[in-house]
Amino acid sequence: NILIIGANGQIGTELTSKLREIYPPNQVVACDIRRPDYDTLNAGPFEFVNVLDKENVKQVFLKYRPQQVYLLAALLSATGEQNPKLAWDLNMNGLLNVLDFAVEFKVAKVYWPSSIAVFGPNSPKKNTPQFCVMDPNTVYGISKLAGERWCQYYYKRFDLDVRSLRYPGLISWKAMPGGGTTDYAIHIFHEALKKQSYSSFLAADTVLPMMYMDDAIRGTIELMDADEANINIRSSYNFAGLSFSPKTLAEEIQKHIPSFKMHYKKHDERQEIANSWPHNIDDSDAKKDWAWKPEFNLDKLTLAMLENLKGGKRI
Ligand code: VAH
Repeated sequence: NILIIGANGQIGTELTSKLREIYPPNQVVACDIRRPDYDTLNAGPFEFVNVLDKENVKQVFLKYRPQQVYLLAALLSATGEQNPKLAWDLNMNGLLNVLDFAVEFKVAKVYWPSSIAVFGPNSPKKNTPQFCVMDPNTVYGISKLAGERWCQYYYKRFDLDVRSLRYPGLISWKAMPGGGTTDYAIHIFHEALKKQSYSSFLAADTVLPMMYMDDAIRGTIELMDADEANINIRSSYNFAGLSFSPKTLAEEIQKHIPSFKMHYKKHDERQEIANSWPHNIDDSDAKKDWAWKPEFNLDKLTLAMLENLKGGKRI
């Protein structure tokens, strides 16, 4: 069996569907504190799981004896700043609970997402290397950096096969994101189609690393399928798709919706978070170790978002 904890979130929704295409759906167990309200997730087992409730997590491990566990339950960067202690508790103790049960129940592989938020104001902004100064100044980034060290530690100390990627901002249309700094790049598509205008909470020239969700899900599964001998990084891999600013994205959308107007808010706390993050990422280790290659450039991503949202499709 495969457990996906946080199956109802932005990543979990799509990862669960994809894994249910690859594996028998009844072996892919969606776990969340909220029951999913769309069909695909109901096409397989669902369990209420609060990752902070150890007894609850243990019962699910006992019931399913998973070979693989994906832990996706977390608070993102912007929400984390509104509730730093909860963000730390959920992001850190949630991970430790899962790592401990993974060791106890001899889970073959664990996946845990990190983020480009592990970098901070003193990390190089351009082509940010795998190893460099890391001084995150959001509680989200601090929890991801600490989490990476725990993953490496459990690998070394308990021989637990933990794998991880430092996701950039993920752009998707199937489920809404929740409380991230990169969320503007999703909201913009919804508003462009609805109102032909969008008011961005990030400034026009804020370049951030981004990726289309299909690439992220494919990369995640490729990493999990890679030969163990090729995985040389046990903290978390730099993982890159493309980079763009709100202005560039708006111009790309205008090619399809010429009447689209972009406005910029004067002040938003998320700007400071974005300013502390890299512009683009050097992911040569992912390319070298398990042949990572993104497929979606800005042109393809924009078209995919507009077409899918226009069709009003949901999974
Ligand atoms: C956030 N989307 O904005 C997340 C992400 C690259 C940052 O981890 O918080």
